[in-house]
Amino acid sequence: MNIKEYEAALNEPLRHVTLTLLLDNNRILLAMKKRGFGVGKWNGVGGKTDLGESDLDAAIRETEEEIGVTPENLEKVCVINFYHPQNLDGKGLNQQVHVFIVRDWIGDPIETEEMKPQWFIFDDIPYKDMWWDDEIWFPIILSGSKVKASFMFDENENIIDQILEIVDEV
Ligand code: 8OG
Repeated sequence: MNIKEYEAALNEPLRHVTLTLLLDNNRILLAMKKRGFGVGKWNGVGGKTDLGESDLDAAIRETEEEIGVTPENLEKVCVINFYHPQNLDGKGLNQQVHVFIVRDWIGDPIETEEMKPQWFIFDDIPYKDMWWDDEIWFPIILSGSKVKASFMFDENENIIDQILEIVDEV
């Protein structure tokens, strides 16, 4: 099954999840996920948008909870649909990730029970210890473009289909 066929068969809206990336000149803050979905991978910070909450508010809340800083002037740069149909008992593994970049924040990043943050220069992003799709879209957004994309994974988290477009607004 490819993405188009799978989307046509879906009958529920995707769960919204946020991902926030702090940037400081040519450095990006990633955090090691210590538990849950994506454990052992470097990633931005984020999590599920609550019922009735905006994605923007969820991104701010999750960043405060996971690394102890309050982001300001968030810019949405990416919306990505992630499909994990092989794992379908259905729930939980299809999600729409709303990605924000941030250059202003209050506080210093701290390690929490969920995340261990670390700065990386753009040329040294540890893609081999990240989600496979990140190597595809991170360079595009770090060069200043915005992206709409969909990725479909097999049961081993390999990408089996993808659609990506560069857009003016997400
Ligand atoms: O609440 P939870 O920790 O399960 O949220 C999952 C986080 O992982 C959320 O910030 C969104 C993010 N995420 C995915 N899939 C991918 C992906 O393929 N690449 C990246 N960089 N982040 C992802 O759910």
